[in-house]
Amino acid sequence: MKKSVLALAVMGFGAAGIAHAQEVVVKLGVAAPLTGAQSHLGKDIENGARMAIEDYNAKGVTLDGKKVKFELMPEDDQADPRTATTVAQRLSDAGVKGVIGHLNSGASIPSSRIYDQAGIPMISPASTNPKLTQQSFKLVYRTIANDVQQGLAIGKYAAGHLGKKVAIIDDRTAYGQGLADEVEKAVKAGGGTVVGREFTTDKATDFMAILTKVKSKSPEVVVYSGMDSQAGPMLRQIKQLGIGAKFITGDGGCTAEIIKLAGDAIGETAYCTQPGLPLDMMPGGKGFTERYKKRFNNSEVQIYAPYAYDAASAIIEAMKSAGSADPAKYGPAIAKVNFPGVSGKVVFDAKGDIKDGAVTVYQFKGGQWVAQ
Ligand code: ABU
Repeated sequence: MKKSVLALAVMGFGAAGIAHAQEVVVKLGVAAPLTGAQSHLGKDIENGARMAIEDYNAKGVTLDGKKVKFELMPEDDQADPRTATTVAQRLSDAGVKGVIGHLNSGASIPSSRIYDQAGIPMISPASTNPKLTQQSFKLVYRTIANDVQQGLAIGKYAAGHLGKKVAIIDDRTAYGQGLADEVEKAVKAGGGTVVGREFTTDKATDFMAILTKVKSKSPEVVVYSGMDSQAGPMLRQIKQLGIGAKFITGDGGCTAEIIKLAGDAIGETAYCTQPGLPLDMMPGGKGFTERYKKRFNNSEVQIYAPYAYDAASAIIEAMKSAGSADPAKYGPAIAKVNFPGVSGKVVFDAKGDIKDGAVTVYQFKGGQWVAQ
């Protein structure tokens, strides 16, 4: 009796050992600002990607006859283009098989060249500057609508609903300036007038000089094209200067964080847009929010976690259909993925943009952003 128990135990251990030995670790990079003023958004991306790989690990993925364990390698690009390229090189040298990132268009665009040269697919869940996918890099994708769509939505909504005299301020980043240019085109196409274009930086906190110039133009609408870390303090200074214009900003400012930063300077004259559906209207939104909160210490989804989840899923789905984690083999399969993601159906167009990307306009009401 004792002998057979021992024999079973040895067999059991042996089987587990073999299974373990056959498990292959596949590393995926995630690159975003994980420190600094945009770290809440970077962490949102890391968390979304982590949830996806944990789900696939739990379900079990076998590639080329071997069980795969996905591991995430997070890198902090500090929202800085130069640091981002260093991070891209580090991820490439570490042998990651795909990258979810970056957050900032100004980081994604220069980094995409490095991933392209290394033959590593990258899928951004947040970078909305159209140039990212216009470079003809075969392995560069994004799971979120771009700023041609978002700029049109902001400009059209501003000129059509908020007022014809529009002042535009941007932060001179690839995202901020690119979106502002699209907004300007759409305001003019919608019969509005751009009464002023001013700019700041993505590090600034004092906007009094440019807002004083804006005030002198008596705009009915102020558009800010940049991130919440500037948009929040800007709203306070708009109030301080008594500028009675409506305010609208893009996804970089369409967050819960801007509400904290602006304090009592945000009211029902504030609007914002997000490329995508409201979280509770996303096909996988409701279950996602609950699982996200449970997994990450009650944290709220910011904006990009569903798109990061879908980006990681697109990489893994492509690996599954190619039966390989080798970027040379699975890379071409990304172009053909077609699956129900959290944010919607994940299918890419010929450039690498998500097909049928929606844009939602929100108004600040009752202490939160409400979809219009
Ligand atoms: N889409 C807004 C924030 C990220 C970017 O730079 O595109």
